[in-house]
Amino acid sequence: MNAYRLGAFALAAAMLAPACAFAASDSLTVPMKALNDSGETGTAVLTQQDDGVHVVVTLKNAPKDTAQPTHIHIGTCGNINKAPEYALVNTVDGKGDSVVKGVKLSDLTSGKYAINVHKSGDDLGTYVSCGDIK
Ligand SMILES: [Cu+2]
Repeated sequence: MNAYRLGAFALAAAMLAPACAFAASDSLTVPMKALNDSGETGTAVLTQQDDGVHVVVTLKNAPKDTAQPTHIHIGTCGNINKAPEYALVNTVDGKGDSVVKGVKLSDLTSGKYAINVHKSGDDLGTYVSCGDIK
């Protein structure tokens, strides 16, 4: 490799580095912890999109064919505001895929919000899984 090629390679590497750093801060994986002996553990992956924040919830041990209401609430899992702040699609069979439109990921990562999954539409008062967004 001659000096010119080496220089071109170094320049290309330098140009790539900031793009990689930007991509990393554009996505966040929130661990979801089981509550009330549900066994429903997993993750919520939050990714910045042009139109909002894409949220993919994946939980183990979810009950079959049960729609579990899922929201972003203000507060932490240990001290949560009962009123949902942002609605997500129901988690069904441990999967939910939503876009919270008009929101920036950086607005959600201040430690002020948590993702909360309720047992069912008939039993909203029982929380089965929660993760702090931070
Ligand atoms: Cu909720």
